[in-house]
Amino acid sequence: MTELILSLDVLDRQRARAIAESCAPFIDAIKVGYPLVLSTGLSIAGDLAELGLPLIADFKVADIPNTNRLICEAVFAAGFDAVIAHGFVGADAARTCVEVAHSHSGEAYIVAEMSHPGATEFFHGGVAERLAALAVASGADGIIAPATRPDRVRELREIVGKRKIYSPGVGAQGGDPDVVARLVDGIIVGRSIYEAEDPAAEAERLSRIRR
Ligand code: 3DU
Repeated sequence: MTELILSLDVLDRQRARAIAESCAPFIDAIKVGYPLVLSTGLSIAGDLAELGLPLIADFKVADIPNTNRLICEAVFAAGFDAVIAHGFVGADAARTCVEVAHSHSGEAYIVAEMSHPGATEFFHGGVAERLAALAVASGADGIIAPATRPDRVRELREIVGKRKIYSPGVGAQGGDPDVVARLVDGIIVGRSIYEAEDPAAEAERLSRIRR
């Protein structure tokens, strides 16, 4: 069944905890990025880990191998279960993230193509395909591909095969969950859930369209 991953991009610790707790019965993982970690500190991972759901660190790690290693070690030491990294920095840097993740029994995902309109400037023309291939060659657990462009997801699936595709861009960015959920292993949803009047009800609604 397609996973539902909550993107918890709120800035307040109490609000983050409350939303995560209310949505927990309907979601499969929580993705945390710079907005929440820069507002609350890495210790938010410990708070959220109490819910028993996998925690994904969306830090889009993109540095030299040694710095990537230091970042990823800190991510897993904080209690995260997976990390998202960029691949455009090259196979050596991406592979470092994968190696650190696997050494902690965690997972690493490589961004193949982003979901916003401007992503087409650099990711199209063969770059996303090369990043997907790099993810496979690096032993990554999967890629990030855009819910806003289902056709691109289909094309990238040809490259990554059975490796996982997690897909942001559902809802607020225009991606249709009914369409994308059939193509990917997990849909990543932020604002549609955490800005809803009743986040848990919205998470439950989205959890029903998974297949
Ligand atoms: O648009 P939403 O509010 O559902 O949030 C989407 C989340 O996924 C957000 O954290 C954003 O930084 C992340 N993301 C993308 O939206 C697109 C990508 O290509 C990669 C990550």
